[in-house]
Parts: sequence; C-alpha cells; structure tokens
Amino acid sequence: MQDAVTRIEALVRRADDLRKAAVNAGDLEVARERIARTLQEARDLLPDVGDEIRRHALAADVARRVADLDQDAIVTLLGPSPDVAPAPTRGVDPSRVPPGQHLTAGFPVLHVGSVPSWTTDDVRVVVTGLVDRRTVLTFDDLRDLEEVSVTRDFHCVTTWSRLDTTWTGVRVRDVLARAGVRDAATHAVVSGHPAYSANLPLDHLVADDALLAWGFDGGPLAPAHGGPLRLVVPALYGWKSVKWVTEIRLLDHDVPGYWEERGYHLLGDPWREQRFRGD
Ligand SMILES: Nc1nc2c(c(=O)[nH]1)N[C@H]1C(S)=C(S)[C@@H](COP(=O)(O)O)O[C@H]1N2
Ligand SMILES: [Mo]
Repeated sequence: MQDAVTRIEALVRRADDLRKAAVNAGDLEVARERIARTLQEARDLLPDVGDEIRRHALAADVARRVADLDQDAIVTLLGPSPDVAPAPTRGVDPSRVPPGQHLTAGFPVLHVGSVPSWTTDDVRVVVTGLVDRRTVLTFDDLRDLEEVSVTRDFHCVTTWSRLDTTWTGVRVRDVLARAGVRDAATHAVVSGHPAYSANLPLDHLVADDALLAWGFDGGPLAPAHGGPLRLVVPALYGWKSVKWVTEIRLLDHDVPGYWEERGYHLLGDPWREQRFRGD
C-alpha cells in the first residue's frame, strides 16, 4: 500500500486535472462535486502523515484548492462581477492583509439561500440558552441600546478581503446583557435566515467591535448584505458574521454551525489562516 504522502499528492494532482478539464469544457459546476470529493479524500488522509511539517504543507495545498473551488462557486453564482475584481494594492500596508487573502475593489455578496424581504418590523432576535431570562428583542428594543460605529477590515474565507468597512449598530455585549449571561456560558451559536448558523466563542461575541449592525458605510444596510440586521465579527472570517440574525444561543460547549459542519474551522481566525478543520 502506498504511503499517505504519495496518495495525497496523487489526489491533489487528480483534483487539478479534473479542474483543468472542467474549465476547458466550461462545465465547472458539474465537476465541482467530484473535485470536492477528491480533495476531501486527500484531507481525510492528512492525519496519516507522520511528519508534521510535511502534513502542514500538504494541508495547505489541499486548503488552497478548496478555497479556489469556493471562489469558483461565487463567480458562477454572481457572474463576473466588478465586486470580486482585485483592488489595487499600491499604498496598502501589507500587514493589513492576512495570509492567502487578496483585496477586492467592491463588496461581494455571499450567502446560501435567498435574501429575505424583511423590514425592521420583522426583526426579532431571540437570546436564549445559558441566560438568566430568554429575551426577544425587536428592532426598537435594539435602537434603545447605545449606537456605535466601527471601521474594520472584512475577510472572507474564499480569499477576498475588503478594507475599511464601517458598520453601525449595537454591541452584541449590550444585547446579551438584556438577557443576562450566565457564568457557565462559553460559546454561542448565532442563527440567521434561512437555516444558516455559525458558532463562536463567547469572548469574540462580546468584543468591542462585535455588533448587531443595521448600517453600512454611513447608509442603511442593504438587504443582500444582511439588512435589516446582521451580526458583524470582524476579527473572524466573514462566514461568522451571520446575516438576517434570528437567534443567539449561549452554550457551555462548542457546537458547529452551517459551514463548520461542512469542514470549516471551528474558530476561523484569518490571521492564523484557520479556514478548515485541521488547519
Ligand atoms: N444568513 C447568512 N449569513 C451569512 C452567510 C450566509 O450564507 N447566510 N454567508 C456568510 C459569509 S461566507 C460571508 S463572507 C458574509 C458575506 O457578507 P456579505 O454578503 O455582506 O459580503 O456573510 C456571512 N453571513
Ligand atoms: Mo465567506
């Protein structure tokens, strides 16, 4: 039997060949599943690689290709949009760009499922789990809290980053205080339309710049970007910033959300390039 390194390298080559053939034939959507399965097979073998440095290098090879595949999916979804065009990097402090990321000129829209046609009247945020009292907040309840604006860089796991996004809303910390956080709470699962969710450590959710936001770059938050209300946690990859938020559930352990169930990293720190489990 071949050793794990040889088999992983062969699978990665196979994924590249499949991708090349599919791009030439113009049917990448059809081939995506097969490529994804091939890469998954390679990932499954990673723990069998004894040499740690080798294992990390191979994991990075696989992770980069999975990210490419996601990027292809967005382009297929949105068409070649100016929003995923690269931004000029001249004059940008390179230390602001996390490893493996590139800057976009626009602000890509990215989500699974449809954009709900919600008004602020439809907003209900249920705060539940390890809280003193289960609390349902309306948009007006949220407006009663202190309004804050933060300007942060936004990093999507599919490798685009947008610098200087300005968000206006309320701190999640203040929202949670309305329900009373129990001492035992360590993690949260935040849910949003239609059946999306993301998990994160409570520490990240109560950070100064973690907001439930209704404003973007000085105007209202567009429905496609999560309006009327979305979570924004700029310190983590964008998939944690749940759009159209419906529930915040506090827990005493970590429970994977939508993408985490599908292999994405439990934490997702862009500076440590935590794209996938095992990264
Ligand atoms: N409800 C919901 N929120 C979501 C998503 C989603 O699929 N559904 N996608 C996430 C991902 S992967 C990213 S990068 C950001 C993108 O936000 P944007 O569309 O405003 O750029 O939303 C996040 N929030
Ligand atoms: Mo993302």
